[in-house]
Amino acid sequence: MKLMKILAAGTAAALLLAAPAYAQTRIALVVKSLGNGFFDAANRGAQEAAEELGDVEVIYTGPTAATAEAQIEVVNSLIAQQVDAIAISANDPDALVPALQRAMQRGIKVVSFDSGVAPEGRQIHLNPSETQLIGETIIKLAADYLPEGGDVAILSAASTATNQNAWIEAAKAAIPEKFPNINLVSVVYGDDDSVKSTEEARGLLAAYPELDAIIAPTTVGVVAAAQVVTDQDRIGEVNVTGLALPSEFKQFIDNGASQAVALWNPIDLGYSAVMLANALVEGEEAAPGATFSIGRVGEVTLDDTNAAAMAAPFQFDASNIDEFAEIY
Ligand code: RAM
Repeated sequence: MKLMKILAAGTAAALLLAAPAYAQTRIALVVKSLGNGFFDAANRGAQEAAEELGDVEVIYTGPTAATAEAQIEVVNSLIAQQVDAIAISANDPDALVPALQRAMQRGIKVVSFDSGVAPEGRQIHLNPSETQLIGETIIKLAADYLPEGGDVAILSAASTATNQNAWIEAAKAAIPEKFPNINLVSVVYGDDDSVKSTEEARGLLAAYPELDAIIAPTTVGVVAAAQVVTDQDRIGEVNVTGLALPSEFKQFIDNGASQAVALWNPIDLGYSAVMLANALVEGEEAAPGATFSIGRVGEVTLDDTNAAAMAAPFQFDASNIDEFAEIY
C-alpha cells in the first residue's frame, strides 16, 4: 500500500515535470523541416521563452521535408488540437495562407518568423534582420575574397522559400551598383535537404569549372557545398560562403573551404517569436507602429505590413568561429 502511494506520488510528480499540465497557453513553433540544426537552436530559444513566461508550453513541430504542402498538414492538425498560437517559418509565402486564415478564424494567433507568410495569413512577421542588408551581406562575403571580381553561384533552399527568395532578390539588386565585378552565373535550389543540396553543389562545379564562389544562404546548403568542395579537392579555388550555423560549419573554416560566413542568433530568433505569439494571446494588438517587448532581447516596432526586423547579421571567420560554435 505504502509502496503504491509512493509510486502514485512519483508518477504524478513525473507527469507534472514532463508535461506542464498547468500551462494555460500552448504555442506551436512550426519550422520549415525537422532535423535542421538552425531550427533546433531556434527551439532552444523558444523553450527558454516558455520557461521564462511560466504558463506557456512550446510545441516544436514541422514536416520531415521542407514543403508547404507538408506544413499545411501540420497546421491543420494544430487547429484540431486548438493550440493558442502558431509561430511558423514558412516554405511558401502564399500556399499556407488559407490554412493559417482558418486558424485565425478559430481564434488562434499567428506569427511568422524567419521565413514569412503573406500579410493576410499572419498577424506579425519577425525577420531576423533587414532583408536588404542580408542580401548585400551574402554578396559581400564572396566579394571580400575576390578583389579582382569573379563568377559566383547561389545554392538556395526551397525554390518557394520566402526568406531566401527575398534575400536573393536583394542580392541581385545590390550587384550592379555595389559589386560590379561580381558575376552571378546561376541560382539553384537544394530544398534544405542535404542530399539534394549536395547534388546541386556538384552540378554547379561541373557546369562552371571556373566558378570562384558558391554562396549558400541556407545553413543546410552551405554545409553541403563546403563538403563537396572539400571532397573534390577544390579548396582554395572555390570559396564557399553564405549563412551558416557556426557549430555545424566550423570544420570548413578550419579546413579552408570557406573564408567567412554570417548569421544572426537563432536562439534569440526562436525566443522572440514565442514572446510575440504570447503577447498576441494575452490580447496585445498587432498594428503598424505598435511596439512589442521581446523579453531579454529588447523590443520591436511593427512596420506598415506588421513586420519587424531584429539585429544585423554577424560575421564568422577563423578569428571567432570557435567561440560561436560553442553557443549555436
Ligand atoms: C536554413 C533555413 C532557414 C534560414 C537559415 C539561414 O536553416 O532555410 O530558414 O534562415 O538556413
